[in-house]
Amino acid sequence: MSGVTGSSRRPEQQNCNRAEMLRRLVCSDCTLSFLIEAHDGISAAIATRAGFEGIWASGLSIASALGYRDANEASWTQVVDVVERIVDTGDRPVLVDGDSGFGNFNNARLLARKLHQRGAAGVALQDSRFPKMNSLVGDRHLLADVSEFSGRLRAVKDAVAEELVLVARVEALIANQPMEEALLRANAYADAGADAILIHSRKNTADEILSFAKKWDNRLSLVIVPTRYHSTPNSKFRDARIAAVIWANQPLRASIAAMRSVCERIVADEGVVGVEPQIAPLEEIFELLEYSELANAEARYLPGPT
Ligand code: SPV
Ligand code: MG
Repeated sequence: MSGVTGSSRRPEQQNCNRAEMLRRLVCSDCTLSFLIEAHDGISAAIATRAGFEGIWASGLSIASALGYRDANEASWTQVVDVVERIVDTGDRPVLVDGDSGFGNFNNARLLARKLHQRGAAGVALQDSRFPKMNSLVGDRHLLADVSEFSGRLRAVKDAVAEELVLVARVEALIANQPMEEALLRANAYADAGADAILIHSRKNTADEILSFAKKWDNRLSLVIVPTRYHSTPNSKFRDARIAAVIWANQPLRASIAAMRSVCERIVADEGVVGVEPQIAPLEEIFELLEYSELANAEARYLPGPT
């Protein structure tokens, strides 16, 4: 990993590069890119070590890790604080799930400015009404007015210009609206200055996403979140010239499964001997968070033992 963690990094000086790096991932219809979810510093470090080029600061995963529901229960400042840890520790461009912007145009542009200050590379804003409900939960998904949401996008663009990639997320298909409504909204958001469109679907197959992509005809790059239609081969996304796939929650779900199994085993055994071989050694934590960098810095900056 090229960077170092913690206070020795100054992300505000690297923001433009980060936005450029993210732009290359989500705004290119020539190569399919992959972003992975992170919800805290250590999940960002793991994603980076695994080789992902970009990180999705998932609203669902951040809220869940904090013990909140993905229904705007976590405040925007809580999200921004977690994003800072993801940025610092992950050392990859971070696209932040900004939900619907936590209010109107003013709240959205404030969020965007703060995310930029904390080193995020981009923000995705979805056209839901506040408070949102996670797109894969239930049937109550109310949409914002198209022109009001377009104003939110324009305000964000005016506030952060090219320094933060702006992804406009269309929730029309989640809200059971027809394809025409999804296309109308995507066109309006492209006109408002979005850099890419995230088209979301909760179907188990990619049919409606692929049909949208065909009709959209690549007016702007497309980003997708194949959580429900995860078995679709990537070749279909490449053929449809999708720019980026977001794997939005798999690391969080992996950690839940692992923690549950380990906790249950410890309760059953009344001890930890049985789980030791399955869990990460402490050395892995020290390595992920670069304790050796701190030891080197101590040698440089602290006086020797007296
Ligand atoms: C998230 O990861 O928070 C997302 C994707 O927005 S979804 O959970 O499908 O809404
Ligand atoms: Mg979300």
